[in-house]
Amino acid sequence: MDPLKQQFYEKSQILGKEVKELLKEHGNKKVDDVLLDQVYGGMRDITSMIWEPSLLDAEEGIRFRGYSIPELREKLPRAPNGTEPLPEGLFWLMLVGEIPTKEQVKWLTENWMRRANVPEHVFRAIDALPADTHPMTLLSMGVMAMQNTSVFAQRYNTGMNKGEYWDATYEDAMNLIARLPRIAAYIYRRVYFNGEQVLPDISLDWGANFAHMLGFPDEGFKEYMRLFLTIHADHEGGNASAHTTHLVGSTLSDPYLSFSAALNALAGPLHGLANQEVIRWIQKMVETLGTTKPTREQISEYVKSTLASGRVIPGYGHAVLRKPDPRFMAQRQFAEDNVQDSDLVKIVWKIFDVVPPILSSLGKVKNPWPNVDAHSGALLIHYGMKEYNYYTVIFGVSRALGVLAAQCWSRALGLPLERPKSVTTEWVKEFLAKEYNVTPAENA
Ligand code: HAX
Repeated sequence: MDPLKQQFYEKSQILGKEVKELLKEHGNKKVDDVLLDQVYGGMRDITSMIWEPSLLDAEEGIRFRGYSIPELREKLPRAPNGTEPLPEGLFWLMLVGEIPTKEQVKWLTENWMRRANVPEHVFRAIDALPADTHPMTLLSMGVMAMQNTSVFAQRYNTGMNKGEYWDATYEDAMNLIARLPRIAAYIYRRVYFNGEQVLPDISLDWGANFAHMLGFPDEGFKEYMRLFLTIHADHEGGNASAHTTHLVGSTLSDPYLSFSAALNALAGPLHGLANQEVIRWIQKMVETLGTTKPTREQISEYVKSTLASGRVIPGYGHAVLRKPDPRFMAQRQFAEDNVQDSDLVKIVWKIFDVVPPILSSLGKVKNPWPNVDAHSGALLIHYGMKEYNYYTVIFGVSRALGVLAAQCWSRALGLPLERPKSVTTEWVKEFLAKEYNVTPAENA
């Protein structure tokens, strides 16, 4: 058994026993109350799911196995002469709960490199789609096209014992993560560079090799890619892409099917697609105002006109966070340290000054602060990646790390089919009449 798998197996045996005991003793204890507002309101804040790799606090932001983003930037192993964490290290941490050594990360980089071969038919499946297909659709299709190689599906078909689900899931997760940058880079080069591909460089780490295959040999871009791939990896289990992975996976769909579904959730503008929407919106603003150096007053007017036209300000707001997103702040810090004289980065910072008071003044927006997607596009453009329709694909590559680590845990803990209860509005009315003796006014 490989060293990461061995560690995961040992940890999951221990936690599995603990959970069994915990549920035997305390399974009937109440952890939450649910309001009608939450039933209609997208299930916000209802504690109803287990997700081991990370936990989100509304004020503090994400913690991966207890470590905040600033702590991870300090503690996770880096590339030689690098300043940002290697995403391989974060995957190790999310899977087994321990910060890996440099040697362990090196082992993981090499292991993924060995698993990175993408079957030829996957490229042909991508090629078969029209040139104007959105890159996220191509990525989702590319992942689906690999499903015929699923170790989980093959072993299930030959009568796999339940006790081995975690093992087959681990193999699929490792293979899928290893292959994903190659598929994502293939899509970028096919859509924007007439299919002129850059072949992998096996001497590079996972993030740097992705940057290389995209066609960006610049060291600065590689460092940003490592940071990007680390901070977008996970945001606890309730966000749409993570929850989709969990829901689809709970039917024992294999990691290819579950992760492809997750990508379809990530491709929505209220979720991951917001990173492309931010740049699209800023470019429109620059065009409308006729300047690449707008004043705060000009930005303010533009923000108000966007709101007046019934649209959201992309990159702002969050379903859980109530403070500026530490993933935004990490990218801002990176830009302060590495980027001089980018008009676009300066606009992003001015928007940060201007938007929160305007959103707060609406009186309904629960979080007026920037989220992860408010900054990434400006940095990608700084390094030369202008094709904003592609940005969510990079988010997708990163998201695989968290959601697939979580799927290994779901299988190891034997988490069951997910099946929450839904009701009709008629049911709600009857419930209110019976339990609270009230009759909601019709057409009030
Ligand atoms: N601009 C304008 N209005 C906003 C807003 C924004 N950025 N954020 C929230 N609101 C509005 C909502 O649309 C809602 O209005 P209605 O009552 O008229 O429907 C109201 O404020 C209350 O919403 P909320 O409770 O504060 O926020 P939600 O939990 O419902 O939604 C969203 C959270 C992220 C979807 C929301 O803030 C939004 O649409 N933001 C812009 C899109 C975006 O940046 N998405 C990326 C989020 C992070 C992420 O997943 N990244 O991948």
